[in-house]
Amino acid sequence: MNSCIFSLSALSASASLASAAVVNFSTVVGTYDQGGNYTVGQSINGNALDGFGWGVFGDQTNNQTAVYTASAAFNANNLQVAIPQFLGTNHYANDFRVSYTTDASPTLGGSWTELAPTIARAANGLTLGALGSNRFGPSGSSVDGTTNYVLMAQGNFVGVTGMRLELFNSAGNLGASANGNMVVSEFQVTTNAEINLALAAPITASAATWPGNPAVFVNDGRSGTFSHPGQDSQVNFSYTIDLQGVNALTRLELVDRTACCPDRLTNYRVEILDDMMASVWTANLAGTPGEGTDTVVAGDGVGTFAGRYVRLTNNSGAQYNPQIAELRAFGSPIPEPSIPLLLGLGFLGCFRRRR
Ligand SMILES: [Ca+2]
Ligand SMILES: [Ca+2]
Ligand SMILES: [Ca+2]
Repeated sequence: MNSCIFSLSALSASASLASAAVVNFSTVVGTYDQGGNYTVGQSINGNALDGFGWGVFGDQTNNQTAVYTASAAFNANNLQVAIPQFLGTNHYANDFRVSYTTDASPTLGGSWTELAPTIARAANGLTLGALGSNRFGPSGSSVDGTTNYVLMAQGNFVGVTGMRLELFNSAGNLGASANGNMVVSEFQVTTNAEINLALAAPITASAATWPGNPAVFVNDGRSGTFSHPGQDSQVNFSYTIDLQGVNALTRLELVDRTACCPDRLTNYRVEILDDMMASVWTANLAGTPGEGTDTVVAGDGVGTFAGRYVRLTNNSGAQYNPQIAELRAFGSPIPEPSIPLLLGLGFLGCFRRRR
């Protein structure tokens, strides 16, 4: 598809939408409910961290489906589905697929279009691989028995009324836990500018992190998990997140560890790097004292606030720095450019960087 045409149609679609960036669901129905604290309704209670969710124990050897009905129909040109599975002990899905509908009333037997994501990720050490027919499954092992599946798709999504999550038993069980169970902590759909582009993206650290606090905890979607380097002076220790595409960024959010030592997220440098890993934007920041979230925007630094990689570096050399619970990046993918579109939108500098 011509990327220029794609982008213009997406822009015209976005102009007409009045949808929430975070999609709220009014109801969900599933083909099976474990019961207790593990009903399908627990996957839209707004809490991914309460230890509950949609469990399938008792019928975990058969395919299952859940249909989520949006509180209001929504439009999007970028769409993210995140499926945190934070219960622990490998309670995550072996094989799943996400679809969407524009039916007036979403039902199990309705008309569904399979989501065909361009990016598929799994947090905390797993890799999410394509299984064909828009199905995905994990490989590898989780650092702590949890994960967060993230699918990102671009398109012209208009009048979406519901989402469908299908679970398949191709491995004999729906889930990877010892008894074959799985628990969906939350089913989260986000559109356009409120998509956290960094969620579950590949991340590297420039040197060893503190044992038990791996780099992958920086963008797993849990504010309760964090990472920091060892106790020796760590001048220029850095974390680098690969957004897996070039994005025009609007803001970054750096979240402190809770209940300990927020001073460890001070005196840091944030950089945006292009797809050749050349730095294109830099900010040397003091950070805000005390616990909370530092929001970083283009005006806080120098350069072009667009690129593929986000890097956080220890500027002070203080031990345990930088310590961070979550690094989030918000913005929009930059489609492969064409010259007329770039000139029209004033992105010529971006085009030059991308050759
Ligand atoms: Ca929940
Ligand atoms: Ca975390
Ligand atoms: Ca702080």
